[in-house]
Amino acid sequence: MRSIPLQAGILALLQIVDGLLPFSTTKTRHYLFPASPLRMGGYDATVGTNPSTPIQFFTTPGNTCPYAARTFIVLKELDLPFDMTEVSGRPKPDWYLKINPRGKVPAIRVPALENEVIYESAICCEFLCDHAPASIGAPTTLLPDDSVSRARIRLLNDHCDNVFTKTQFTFLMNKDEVKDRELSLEMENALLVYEEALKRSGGPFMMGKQFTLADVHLLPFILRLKVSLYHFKNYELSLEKFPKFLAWYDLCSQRESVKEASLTEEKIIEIYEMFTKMDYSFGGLNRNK
Ligand SMILES: N[C@@H](CCC(=O)N[C@@H](CS)C(=O)NCC(=O)O)C(=O)O
Repeated sequence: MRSIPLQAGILALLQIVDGLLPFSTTKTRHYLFPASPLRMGGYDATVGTNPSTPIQFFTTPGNTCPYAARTFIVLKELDLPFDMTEVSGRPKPDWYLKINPRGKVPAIRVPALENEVIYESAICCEFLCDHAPASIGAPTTLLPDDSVSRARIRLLNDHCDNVFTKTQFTFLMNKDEVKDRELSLEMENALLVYEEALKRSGGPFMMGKQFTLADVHLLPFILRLKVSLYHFKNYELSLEKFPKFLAWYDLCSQRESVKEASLTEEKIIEIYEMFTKMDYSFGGLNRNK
């Protein structure tokens, strides 16, 4: 079963209701995918698991975290049934620190594997790709078997986390207009690695014909980049410099998994408004390092 509009509707409704709640203490809510009204909210993830839940996915309220969005996209692409627990608060509450001592989302917990917990988005995504065929015979894979492809995917993803995202946030957060051009060029240089990867693979995806973890890893950040840099810096990636990359982004954005992991432009602006107003350096909001 792929996308289920009803689930998205229920999710949206619950988020609206949640937004109206007058308190901001730790919230834990559960959504079951595929949806089952009988099981929704049937247990408390702060104290334990439900053995009938195949995978528990921990994320931010509204699934706004771009790292968690990667894991969400993989769960959807592989058609894995899961439930979703939203964890709020900074630093994270004690019950969550027992699940992920780093206090970050995403994390996943697998009741059928003696409540094994996995965290760090890249490791969650790889685990799901390895685990899915064995557990429920997932129809597709996002992580090819051959060692060269796997190494290339990991190198692209390492570049995303250790080079690209930092340049994106440094440009977005810069308050000295004189430096904007230089910082945008640094970000573009980091992004050219992906334009090159698409040329090398022949596209339309990073690794060629197959949508893989290399695409998943980057997508949530490009969505946020496009909206936030246009809004705050009046900046757009140029078609001349990034023809393949922009075509890649348009194609990926049409996938149901990616649409479901997306945020509205208003939500993205609201989130980054908060960042731009504070003296923020990359990774600076993480209190549980
Ligand atoms: N390297 C981590 C980064 C995850 C991360 O930074 N998540 C943020 C939310 S977007 C978080 O949970 N921060 C902890 C906090 O805000 O207290 C990963 O890839 O999973």
